[in-house]
Amino acid sequence: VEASIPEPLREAWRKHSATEFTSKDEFERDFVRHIETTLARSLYNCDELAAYSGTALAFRDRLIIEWNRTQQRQTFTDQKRVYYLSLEFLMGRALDNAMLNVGMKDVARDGLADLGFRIEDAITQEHDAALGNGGLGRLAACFLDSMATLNYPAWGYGLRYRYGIFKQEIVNGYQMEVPDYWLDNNPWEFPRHDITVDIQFYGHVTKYQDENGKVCHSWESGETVQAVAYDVPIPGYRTKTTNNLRLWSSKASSGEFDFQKFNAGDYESAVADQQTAETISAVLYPNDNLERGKELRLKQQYFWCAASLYDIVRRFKKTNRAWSEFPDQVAIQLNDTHPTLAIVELQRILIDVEGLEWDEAWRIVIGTFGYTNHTVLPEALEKWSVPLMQNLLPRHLQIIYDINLFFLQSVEKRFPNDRDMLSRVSIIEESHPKMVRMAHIAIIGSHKVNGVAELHSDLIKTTIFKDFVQIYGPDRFTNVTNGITPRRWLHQANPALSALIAEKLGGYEFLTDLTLLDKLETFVDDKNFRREWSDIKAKNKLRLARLIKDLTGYSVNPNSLFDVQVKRIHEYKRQQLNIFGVIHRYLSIKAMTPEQRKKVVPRVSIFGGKAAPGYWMAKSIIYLINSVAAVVNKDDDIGDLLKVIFIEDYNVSKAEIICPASDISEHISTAGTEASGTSNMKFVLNGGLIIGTCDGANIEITREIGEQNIFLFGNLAEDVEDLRHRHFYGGFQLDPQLKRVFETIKAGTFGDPSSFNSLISSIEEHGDYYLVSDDFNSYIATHEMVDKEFQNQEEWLAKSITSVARMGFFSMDRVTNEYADSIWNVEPLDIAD
Ligand code: GPK
Repeated sequence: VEASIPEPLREAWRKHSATEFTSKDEFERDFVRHIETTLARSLYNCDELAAYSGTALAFRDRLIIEWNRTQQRQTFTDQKRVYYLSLEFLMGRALDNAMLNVGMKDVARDGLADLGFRIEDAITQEHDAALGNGGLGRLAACFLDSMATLNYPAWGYGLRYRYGIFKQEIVNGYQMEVPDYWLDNNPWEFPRHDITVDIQFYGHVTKYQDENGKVCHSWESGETVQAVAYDVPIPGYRTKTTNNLRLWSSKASSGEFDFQKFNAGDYESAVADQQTAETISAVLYPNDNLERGKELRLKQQYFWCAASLYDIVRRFKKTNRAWSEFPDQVAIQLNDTHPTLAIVELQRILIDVEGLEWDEAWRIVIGTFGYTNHTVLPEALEKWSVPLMQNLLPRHLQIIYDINLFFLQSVEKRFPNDRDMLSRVSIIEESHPKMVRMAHIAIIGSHKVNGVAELHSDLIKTTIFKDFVQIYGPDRFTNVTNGITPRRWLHQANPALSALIAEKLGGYEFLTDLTLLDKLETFVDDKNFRREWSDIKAKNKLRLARLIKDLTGYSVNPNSLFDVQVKRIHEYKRQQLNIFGVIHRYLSIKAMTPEQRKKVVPRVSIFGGKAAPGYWMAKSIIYLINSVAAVVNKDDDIGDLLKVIFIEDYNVSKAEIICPASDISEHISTAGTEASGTSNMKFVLNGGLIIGTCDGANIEITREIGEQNIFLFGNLAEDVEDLRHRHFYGGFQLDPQLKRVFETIKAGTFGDPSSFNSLISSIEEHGDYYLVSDDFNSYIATHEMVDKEFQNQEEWLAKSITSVARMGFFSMDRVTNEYADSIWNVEPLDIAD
């Protein structure tokens, strides 16, 4: 391709080719040019928002230049690429990340100062890109950062929601949801109006014979919606690689049909069609660990899978390779079962459009896909009703039935006469209506299935996917323990700690090789180092105290022990256990003599997180937290000994302030329910200790940092089933201290007790599924240990430093390399070479 362009033409292009700013002066030039021309503003009306935009646009220019180079290099090199399909990308803010990644933050700081702005004020103008719910979406964002940093040729594919996760407002203690319209002033996306795909829905399938007499299928006369690509550049940290996140937006197909309607004066119906089409990418479903089977969600899934696959296949076809080489060029990772239709769609393209034989096509499909499972909670496993699928995607349902037929035939051969096994593993659940089990398609159509922490990966093999291990053998199943990007979660969120570490280790190499942190252990006993370490924590706590004051009006004493639980509100994550523990603490302090009170470690219990709008139990947990806060925080008898804070609208940018500021954080899910957790890693990496159950990645964190450095409590996963059984058949014994807490709530101490009826009865009367009562005693006792150990600050600091030093394993770079080696079989491509 390159050679076909005549030299003079190339020369002209080269001469005028865009270049990156490399100095403060050039940054200022680009900034002012964008303010004056792109934004049509001037010195006289450049406010902080405009300063943010100008800075972002200057950096965007840089990213785009590198993005262009990266894409060209990746295309010419023509090696295998990874495609990460995720319905959620919880990106947070991009500007600070871009500045740190390209290494020009200081230049921008000085340049902005020359022009009359503080860089922090510009950075905080940016609206979070919150196209995700929680851990799963943030994991996808950490993946993008690592894949670019490690120079993997990788694309993310997602949906460009007009509304991301709702904004949470707390009104009279209740959660209210406000739409999050985030696209105004978003400089980070590039609309690609020339990159569009028509996506079909509904219609019917006709069978016909081709000229050779082969039976073929064609899917006809459905409704079509157009997918338009929006590209977001993803810079790697200190690398020339800038990868691409392609988000699809839906709009009405510019077909003749609409035009005719319009011409005939039927404006209303023409507009209605347009709105129906735009609805597909309008809003992110706000559920975490829960599926609700709504048709629009299925439409979103197919729309996004079909557009992405069309794009991937189109790119592959340009290489003129044989189809059999597709898995050598393309790895597609499914972030949970949400993109499972991509498996069916690829099979459809290969057999219906490209004319391959079934078996050859299916080999290609399996070679291409990997599936990551993120939960064992039954309510989160996706199932779609057969009638719904029949109506929306008639050809796909046929293909699903064929996949199932061939699969069940092969199972039947290996396990003759085991009808129960067949019905258990069938893609179709024989219920009314029948349901399509998406996880089964994902397993059958992938060469690797992975869980996200050791316990979780073991659990999927021994519980929900046990039969499939029998069928395929253990090799299809693997574990890749989650991680986090140290660029955002240490360097960006906690610049002071990052700088101190760099000073001790002689540079910032640890940001790209986190195992280097182990050298910190040699400084554990260094008194000066400990002081600096604790000063940084103190400053970070002050920063959080300011945020708390701004958001809630409450003043908290920054010398208190900051106890943090921030994550989606869910019964299995057990914020109720935490708030019951807080009430217990309140009652204990109230009962103390003044002498006893002197020994109490002052504590701030900090909560944050969103409840799915339809999840009543989660909403009443939020209401209880706020009700307890209202009583405790204004109880002068208690003063600073206890404060309860609910931080509204927890999101990525708030997490960046919260994670560096904890003394202790809570990761207290019922054992066996939290697949991994990733905020546990963020808190420890920032020098906070954690209290947690033996669940998810807590177990591996313990293995890495040592059990003397973590506060573990509660029942083990292996005992949970038995305990649940006993709750129903052996009589249920409420923990006496929890009983006292319930009595206090019922007495109206925190307002009308009827608001908390269902919360209490789920434990007292309905079997305490999440084992709150079983773990209560151990939880309380462990918190007493926390208090005790916190009083020995020197020991505490030693634990904090040692833990950070041993966190290298949890870098997302390790995770990405493991996927690359054991699932994708892709190599990095260094653009700088
Ligand atoms: C798992 F199934 C789901 C889901 O719907 N949303 C979600 O955020 C989380 N997750 C798990 O709950 C976490 O334990 C895990 O760390 C995270 O996915 C990333 O793997």
